[in-house]
Amino acid sequence: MQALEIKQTLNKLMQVIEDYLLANDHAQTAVLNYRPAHLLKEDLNLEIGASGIPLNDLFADIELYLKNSVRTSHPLYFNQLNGGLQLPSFIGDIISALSNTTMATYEVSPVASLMEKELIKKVNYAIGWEMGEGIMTSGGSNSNLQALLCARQKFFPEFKAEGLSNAKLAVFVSSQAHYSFGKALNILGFGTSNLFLVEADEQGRMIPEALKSAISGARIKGYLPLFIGATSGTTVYGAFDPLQAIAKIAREENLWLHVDGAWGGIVLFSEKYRQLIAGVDRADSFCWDAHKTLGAPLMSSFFTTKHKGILKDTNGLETGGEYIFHGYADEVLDSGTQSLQCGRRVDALKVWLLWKFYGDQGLDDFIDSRFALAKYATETIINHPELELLHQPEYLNICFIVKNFDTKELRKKLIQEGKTMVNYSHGPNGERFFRLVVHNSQTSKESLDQFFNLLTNQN
Ligand code: ABU
Repeated sequence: MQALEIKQTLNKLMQVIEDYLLANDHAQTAVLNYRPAHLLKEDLNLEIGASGIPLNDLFADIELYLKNSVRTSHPLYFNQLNGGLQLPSFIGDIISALSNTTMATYEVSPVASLMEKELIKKVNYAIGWEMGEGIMTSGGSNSNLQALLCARQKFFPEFKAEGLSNAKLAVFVSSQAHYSFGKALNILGFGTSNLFLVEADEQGRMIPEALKSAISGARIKGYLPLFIGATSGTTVYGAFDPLQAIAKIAREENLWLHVDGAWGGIVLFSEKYRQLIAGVDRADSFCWDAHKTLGAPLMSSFFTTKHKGILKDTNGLETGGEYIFHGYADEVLDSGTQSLQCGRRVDALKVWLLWKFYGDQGLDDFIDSRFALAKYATETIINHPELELLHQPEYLNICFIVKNFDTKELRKKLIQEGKTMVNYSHGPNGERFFRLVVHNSQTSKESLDQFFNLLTNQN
């Protein structure tokens, strides 16, 4: 490609990006332009022909892509635990694509390897694991899988070479834990039925006494209890499991304790809200997704552990990687031997840039600002005659209903209108409710007012 063509194309691209992001400020910009798949297919011209087309012509497809995608950076987007726009990390993601390297070895990703180590150190220091280690992963699910593998390695190192034998390894998480634990048990060959779902209280927190009896019950039935997965910030209720009590049980029973803080782990960096995660230092491993509450682009996921060396013991292989890992650098910087992946994209840059931009105090202030929004949303619901709060939020999840409306039907209508997007879940008896999450960095009190107006002006 000639220099002039590169220049013209990039100018055009910058214009597309600018128009897209600035449109979020226009009151009339929709969050989504919902089209059923059969109609969308007709609009998109998906077929790839035998002959190519000029790059310039692909901009029409890019415009169509953006027009028909959900605007997760919109202030009224609340559907998933990722969303919002953090410009420093958006830039970081573009620069990662520009240099397009892999994290496998220090020699191909020198700066990113050092940045990743710095970020891991910051997370571990915040926990109190000065001697710990960690790795960025492809998401919270992958971090939970990694935690299970580390636990297996610590207690049953022989399984790495020999396989599981007939061991019935038991894993304990609360009934509100993320479904990735079930997936991980499937992948690892532990068997999904070896996942014990421990009862949670009405706020969605694991009940320690129920955990204790689930472990003894499993032992009686011939299981080998291995792992407790506590959650700091459950996806639906935003509940924080009581880590001190759970850590005590983990120690008594000699089990690995992992804290899934993918969603709520950010409170680690908040002076005011850190107490929600008190006891995390007594765990063996921890994970946190900066693409969730902090709003960095997907994926920005951290797995950390206090057991130095365990990642290489768990993921490293004796042979096969010699052609990549030449040992030029300090071995610990060749993180490919510590990861489940071979090729691994640079996720560190976008998080490092964002954290550098904020500083520790700015990050703390950002967390405070999201809790303030959660309080505002909660009060609005309590004071609104047509809304009903289901329970007092512990975090940024606000579960509520719109009286006299079927939640599922109302959500469908909202999606068709395209002005906002919010998810719903259901309680133990199938009763549906909205799950509003207020982490989106673009959301303000005014956006929340608009959101509640949209929900309550439906007649
Ligand atoms: N681990 C992704 C969770 C997505 C969500 O609850 O919206």
